Amino acid sequence: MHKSLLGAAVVAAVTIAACSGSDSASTPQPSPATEAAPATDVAPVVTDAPVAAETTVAETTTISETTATAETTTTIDPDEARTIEQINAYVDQAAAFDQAAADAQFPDGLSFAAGGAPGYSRYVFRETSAGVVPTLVEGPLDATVRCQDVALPCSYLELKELHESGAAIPDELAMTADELAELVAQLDELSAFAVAHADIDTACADGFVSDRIQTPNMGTHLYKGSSIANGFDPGEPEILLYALADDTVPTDPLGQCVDGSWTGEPMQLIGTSFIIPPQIIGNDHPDAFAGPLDNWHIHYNLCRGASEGRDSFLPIAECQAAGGNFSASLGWMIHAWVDPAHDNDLGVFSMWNPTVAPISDPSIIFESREVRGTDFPDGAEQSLITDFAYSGDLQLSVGQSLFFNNVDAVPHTVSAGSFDDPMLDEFDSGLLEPGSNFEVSFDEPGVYSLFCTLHPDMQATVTVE
Ligand SMILES: [Cu+2]
Repeated sequence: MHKSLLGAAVVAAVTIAACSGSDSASTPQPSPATEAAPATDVAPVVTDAPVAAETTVAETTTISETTATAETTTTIDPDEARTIEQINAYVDQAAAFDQAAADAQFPDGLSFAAGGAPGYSRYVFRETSAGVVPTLVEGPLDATVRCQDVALPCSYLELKELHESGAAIPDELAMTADELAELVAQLDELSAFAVAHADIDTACADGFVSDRIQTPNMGTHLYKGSSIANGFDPGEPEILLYALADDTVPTDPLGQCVDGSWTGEPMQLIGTSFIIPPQIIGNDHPDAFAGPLDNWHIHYNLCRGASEGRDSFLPIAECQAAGGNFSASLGWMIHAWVDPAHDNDLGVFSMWNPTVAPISDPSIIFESREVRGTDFPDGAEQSLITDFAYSGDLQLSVGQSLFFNNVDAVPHTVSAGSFDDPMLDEFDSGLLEPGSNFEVSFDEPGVYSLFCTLHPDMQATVTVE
């Protein structure tokens, strides 16, 4: 029973239980709900059995009992009818999902379980000696456009070129030409500020302060306290990002600014970052850069600079004992990779930059950032559902578990078949709200199709050998 341990959100837990029946429903076997109405061949047209959002297992059973006595003469294929009703119910549930309520500082009703992937997940949780704690929430409030696809023109220079060419904006970017023009103007202003601080001594002289921590694929943050009070201004970012000039990952704390000069190993500018604390913005998501690409995040339970000069996630007492700086919560933050020498294929607002040490193939960063609990079964696979797609290889051995973790900002389902040929009796996650997990495994080799009942374009196949 790994689902409850791994499920990062349980806003949907009851719904999942009701819709998927139990763990056994996650293998392609008849679900318990189906078994409750065992006479499948006389199963009724379930015209009145939408599974409401607050449906419980008990109510599902009641519905099954009720429908078992319904009319038995029908010309509609009962399997098909039940499937259509179920899909309609998911659409209703998804429409009722209150994203704003789920997002204000930290959502009510989440049960904490390790999982997610910083940079890709709405909610990320990690294990500490004191239990599992939330460590990251990502925005924006509306549909997420993370634009972390190397094939899309999402880097600073690509966006700039797209704007200047006047070419059609890819649908995936979900922005108008006016929004793109405004965004590029903001990024140009920001880039000019960054490039003017290419020499880290300039930043030191300008009042920036080093936190001495260089994070892999992210760099080190130099903060300017006086800019934090100003709120959002693309001409005056609160943070400049640097990394060791030799493209290595440091093993000790970095140098610092002393009397307006850098004391430490040579550094190179790599980008910028912003922070808007709650005192400035309250609990709202920032609406800062034009268009929908700026994906802000908040860190929780962060221990900065302990022992090895790295970020970690420790209970406050352990953090302080290790010489770290504990933050229960930081403000909304975002990176903006506007240094032309470190243009980011994963997008101008990506959490990670593959051109920053350790210099990486963009395609491997996703997996390297996955967070898994110690309860994650040995040998199990994970597929993050992100940007309206089921990611990963989706290749399994017979009996191997695959966990789908919804890290999008909206509910999805993992349902057998396709929109034109649904087979929800085989397996079906029910409504999978942001942060929730669903486990499947297969008893027979084969190629299994699955889709999202809410977004018919979301399709994938699992190959079982
Ligand atoms: Cu979906």
